[in-house]
Amino acid sequence: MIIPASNIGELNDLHQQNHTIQYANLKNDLELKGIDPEALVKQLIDYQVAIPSWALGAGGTRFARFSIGGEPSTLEEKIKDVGLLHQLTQSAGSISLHIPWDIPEDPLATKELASSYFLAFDAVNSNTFQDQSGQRHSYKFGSLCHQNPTVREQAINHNIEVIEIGKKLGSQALTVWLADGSSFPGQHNFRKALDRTAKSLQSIYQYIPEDWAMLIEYKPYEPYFYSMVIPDWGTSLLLANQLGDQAYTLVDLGHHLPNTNIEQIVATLHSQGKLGGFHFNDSKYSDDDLSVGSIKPYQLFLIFNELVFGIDHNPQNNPDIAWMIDASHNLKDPLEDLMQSLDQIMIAYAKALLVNQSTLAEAQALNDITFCQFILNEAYQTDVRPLVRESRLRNGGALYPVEVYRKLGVRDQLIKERGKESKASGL
Ligand SMILES: [Mn+2]
Repeated sequence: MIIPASNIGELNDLHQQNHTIQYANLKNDLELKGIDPEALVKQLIDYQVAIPSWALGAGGTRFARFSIGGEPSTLEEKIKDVGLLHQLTQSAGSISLHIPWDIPEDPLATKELASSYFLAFDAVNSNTFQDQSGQRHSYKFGSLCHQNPTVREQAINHNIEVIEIGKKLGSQALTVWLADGSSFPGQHNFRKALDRTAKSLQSIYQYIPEDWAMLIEYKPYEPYFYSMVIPDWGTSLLLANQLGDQAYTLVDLGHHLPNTNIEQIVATLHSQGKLGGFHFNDSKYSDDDLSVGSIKPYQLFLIFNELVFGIDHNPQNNPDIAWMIDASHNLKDPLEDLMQSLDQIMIAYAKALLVNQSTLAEAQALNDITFCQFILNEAYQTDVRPLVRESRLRNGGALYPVEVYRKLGVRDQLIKERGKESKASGL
């Protein structure tokens, strides 16, 4: 659905006076520090995050789903939901499809529908971690790493099909997340499993179009609990380096053991020109898929700080990163959850843009640790929300997206349209 611009305008008007004062105050503060607020607003407007097609329904836990009602049950409805998110936040300009959960029947029509909501197609995601009905060979014991070449071939062919679908939609990246692993010592020969995986990835890589990237995601455990074939960024980078220039590592915030220094991983990969994709979520323990910024907002800021520095200092020509939210759980309205997540991403990014990198470099050179920390604190503790709101407002978005969504009764309308029992495909 599309909300009439006048409705958003009227609800923005309720806050306009306060917003004007708050923005003017922040603008003044920033200018006194020699920061150009207009340049920041522009950077925020340009920053877009992809929404995955599987995040629009209530799902996410391994145990139960509690439908929120009005969930999108077709790809078209999912595109409409992302269109709505983008309209309100002006920061969700693309959609990332998961195949085979969302196969477009008529790719051209799907592409046109997405464009009508000002959406592009981001990376396409393959799925060899579950069996689909009618599938010939099971992935129970692995896919690209499987000991049986016939199973590997099936998984390779699936990835090639995903590339073909992505080509028709205008995607420019394939994300491979491999669930392959073992749950018991002795189940896998580590070396052979990795070697078979590398060869399978090579077979897929040959089909990657010239202007595409292949993104290799890693995860330390789950669904298998003793070993994963690609458990960490080192293994992913090793595979990406073996594959070639178009292969990159993808960092998912939830795919680390507790307390891992993710900002350092991001810095290292980016410095090598090998950071291709980034999945946002948050976690208390590991792959909890909680709303971005809900648990560790300071970590998110530190990650953005490394990214902002890396994008400004990029000798290895790390390409533009594919940003995506990869979170889904079963308590909140998924659309509200995504709006909150997008807001937190923009806030963390805006704060990182405030870090005075040259003063920080000087303080680092002097080993003035107190001042180094002060510089980060100054940025992190600045209330940048007026900047983020201003960036939404400039493009016709909502000052307060969740409020608009609630006041206009969007979920009720979706329930009326789609029913209480409608269910989105996915986990
Ligand atoms: Mn992910």
